[in-house]
Amino acid sequence: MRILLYNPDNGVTRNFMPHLWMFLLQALTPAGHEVVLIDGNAQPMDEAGLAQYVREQNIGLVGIGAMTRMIAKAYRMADAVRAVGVPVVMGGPHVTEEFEEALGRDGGVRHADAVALGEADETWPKIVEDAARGTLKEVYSPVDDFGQERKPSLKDYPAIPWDKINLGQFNLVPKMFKNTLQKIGEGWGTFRIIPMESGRGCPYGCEFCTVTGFFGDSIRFRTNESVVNELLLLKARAKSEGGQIAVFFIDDNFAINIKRTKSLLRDIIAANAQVHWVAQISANLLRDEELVDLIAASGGKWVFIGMESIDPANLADVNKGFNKPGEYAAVLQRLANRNVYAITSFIFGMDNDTTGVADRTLKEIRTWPPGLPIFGLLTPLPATPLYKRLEAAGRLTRPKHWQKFIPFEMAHTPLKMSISEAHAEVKRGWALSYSAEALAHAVTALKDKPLGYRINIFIARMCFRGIYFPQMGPVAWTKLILQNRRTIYGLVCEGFATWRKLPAPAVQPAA
Ligand code: B12
Ligand code: SF4
Repeated sequence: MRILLYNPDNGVTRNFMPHLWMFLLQALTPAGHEVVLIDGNAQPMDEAGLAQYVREQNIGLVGIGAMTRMIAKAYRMADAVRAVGVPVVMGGPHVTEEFEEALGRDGGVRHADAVALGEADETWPKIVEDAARGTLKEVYSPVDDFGQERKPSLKDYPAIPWDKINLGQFNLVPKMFKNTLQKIGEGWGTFRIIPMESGRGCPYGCEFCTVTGFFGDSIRFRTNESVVNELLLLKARAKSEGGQIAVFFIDDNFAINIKRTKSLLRDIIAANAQVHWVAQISANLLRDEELVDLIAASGGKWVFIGMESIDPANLADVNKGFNKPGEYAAVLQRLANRNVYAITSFIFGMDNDTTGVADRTLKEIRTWPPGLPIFGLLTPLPATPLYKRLEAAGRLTRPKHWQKFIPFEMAHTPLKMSISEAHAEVKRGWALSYSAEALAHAVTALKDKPLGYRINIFIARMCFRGIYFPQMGPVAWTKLILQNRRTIYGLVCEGFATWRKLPAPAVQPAA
């Protein structure tokens, strides 16, 4: 049987990073079946295009995975596939919580023939065999012989054949620069960000987060050896292609067990398996100097920190009191001292937020080493404690917000500001952090750092800007480049000057 695994586009960014679930399920597919992957972020498709592909390619089963924000698109694509008579199985965090919606048991349209609840590592092979026999069931749950929920241990994690997988669609280097860049120094003909997990689960139970409910509070890890081998495979591939690969450790809290994280990082260093990597780590775990040393030595370049708010009352409200705003500056400085930078994530529209929250937050951020701040709105995702609290209090303004997804739009009213005020705060956060002035400031603030770090921060900021301000086409990018021309000119001149060993002109902040 030919199986298609499809991930809908997120409607915001393009081919940023492949989704791990597709590669993982492909690796877990029983022998004798062929699996093709389409990520809508890299290969945009509409309903008719997908239905045509499925017919022409003789696909016998389509698996669709999606987060809540993409589920409306996922359902439309699933409907189109089912309309040409091919069964659809859906999985992932949204349908796990709302499987009755996917199956049309809530009185709405049925979108999926089957749903895979929770982690599908062990149910996927059964789904494939049932589909091949024409005996697909409606619901697949990860349970043992006694009907008890069973979480995959990750001890016998499959080897994902990264050396053979076609990653052409995920190259972030524009085609026109590929050949030239391939020849430069360490080779930049290709640049890909690859998702890798070293463990699953987070016991912290932040109120807005689905992770503790979905993956459980039992933390499970792959063996160090399996992670190191995967890194070595990727590193070898990048070298053979004259390109670069960075890894995104998608673990929800990469240092949740500090002892184990240190042991993994030491093994990465010992095996010379370092590639540049990004990971999500909560601020409280970054107090450990030795951990931060090992992060830097093992290739860590960016750490994503869910700071959420600078207001302890807000943090307590969402069960994230373990975040201590008073130590944010020290944590970021500790990272910056090792040339590791932070993606700092903030949520506005929390119950203790009042107007001016963006300015108050930005004032704090400006005292920290430059990083990549991102701003979102408190969103009640299905089945989270937050959703249940707001629903019980009658505060949900759009209880099924995902059925008509609108980016950066609240689905409940905060207590101390209106919805439109919360929207304005998020807009202000993005506008002031990603203006040409802010980008120039980030570059000059790092004047003591090597040129490479400044270019890295600058490019990352240009890309991150696109999370809020749509910049998908060449016109939008040209406009952005023009707005930032002074900073770009300064960096280019400095690059040439360094190259020719001439004195460099100072980088002027943009007007
Ligand atoms: C990596 C990641 C991202 C990346 C995504 C890029 C990428 N290409 O992967 C980035 C950093 C960009 C990101 C951003 C966001 N993310 Co995110 N992210 C994750 C994270 C940490 C890992 C995803 C992952 O690969 N997991 C490992 C794989 C193996 O697990 P999985 O995807 O769940 O797949 C398993 C099962 O679900 C199932 N399965 C999944 N799909 C399918 C399909 C089929 C057919 C079948 C059979 C089974 C199946 O099988 C898999 C194996 O068991 C998860 C948390 C987590 N630990 O999963 C959050 C998570 C997915 N993100 C989440 C959210 C909310 C967001 C944001 C909206 C945050 C924000 N406020 O801005 C943005 C939106 C991004 C966008 N524009 O679309 C939520 C989604 C909850 C929900 N109900 O939708 C999660 C669960 C975290 C959370 N806080 O609750 N994210
Ligand atoms: S620390 Fe992160 S992953 Fe863990 S529950 Fe909180 S938000 Fe979710």
